[in-house]
Amino acid sequence: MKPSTALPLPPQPAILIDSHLDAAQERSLADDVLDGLTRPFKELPPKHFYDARGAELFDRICDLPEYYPTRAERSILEQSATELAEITGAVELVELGSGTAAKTRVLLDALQAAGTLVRYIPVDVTESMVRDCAAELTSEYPGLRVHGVIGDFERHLHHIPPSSGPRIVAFLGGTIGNFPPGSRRRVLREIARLLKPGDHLLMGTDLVKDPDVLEAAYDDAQGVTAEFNRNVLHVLNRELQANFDPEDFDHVALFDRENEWIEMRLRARREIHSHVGDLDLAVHFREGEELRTEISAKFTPARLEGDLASADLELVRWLTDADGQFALTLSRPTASL
Ligand code: SAH
Ligand code: AVI
Repeated sequence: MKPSTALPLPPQPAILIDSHLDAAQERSLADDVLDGLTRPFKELPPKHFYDARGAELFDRICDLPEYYPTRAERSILEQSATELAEITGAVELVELGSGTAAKTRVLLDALQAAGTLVRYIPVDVTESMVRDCAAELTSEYPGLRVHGVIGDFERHLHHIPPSSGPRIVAFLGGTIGNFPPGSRRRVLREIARLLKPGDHLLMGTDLVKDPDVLEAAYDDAQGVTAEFNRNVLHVLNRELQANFDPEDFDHVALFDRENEWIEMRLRARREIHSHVGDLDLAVHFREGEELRTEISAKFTPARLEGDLASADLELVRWLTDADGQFALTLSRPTASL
């Protein structure tokens, strides 16, 4: 067992939670709705799916037979966690978009077995997820400190507490694929700036594959993904006093072969005149008009290496599952060579 290389942290309780989502977060939803629903091609960013119900629906998606990414990524973690713990010697695990941290436990187990684990820092926009996961993990891992950050990883990375030793910053699940190429590189560059020499980024990305497999993963037979997609309208109704009937919209999931991404859309079943109360905004949908709610980019090794290089990150390990469906990459700042 390696001794921990952590600097001593000042005495503090096992759980600390900081929240950066107040009026500013509500403004972000309002701004995104004002901007996205008044464009000629309507669009909303996918982060607004995840209220408590959306988070629960996402958890159900992860167990669906068609949604292979979660199982594939878990199997890679199970194969490689010990090696990742050895390479990184991490005393801290920061996780962006941590959700229920279900797969994270595989990494925490390996870091604990290596004797280095001191602190876990989950960062997520969904308050209940950060609070519940902090409570669960401190009871599952005696001695573990959890410093939860309730916030937006596009705006609040500077609120992540300073490190006390080598860190893994984990960005799992393929969430980086939910950004279009330009924003993806910007987000990656900002994440890379968090890394000091000796720190590593561990990132999950879904790989390009048969379009039928991809489309089934985003249009499951039980309709859970359809409900997840429509949930964004429930969020708008509740948070901004809108009056959408989510049942007025069909769920659409298509693989865009040119861009190599899945697009989820909501398609109006009839002409709709809605109102967003808090913005005093009238929203009109023609019958058949679509609202883009998510893209989920699928990667090739070349695309991924290009993105990492543009953030001054160098690949340390490229790991895939037995069926080559999903990739986990370990990278580090180029300057730390
Ligand atoms: N990492 C988990 C969850 C992925 S779902 C897994 O691999 O299964 C995406 C998660 O990211 C959700 O928990 C959602 O609340 C969070 N999220 C999405 N956009 C975010 C943002 N901009 N800032 C912080 N968290 C975000
Ligand atoms: C969180 N994110 C990576 C998921 C994805 O696959 O793009 C969200 C999701 N959307 C539909 N199903 C799952």
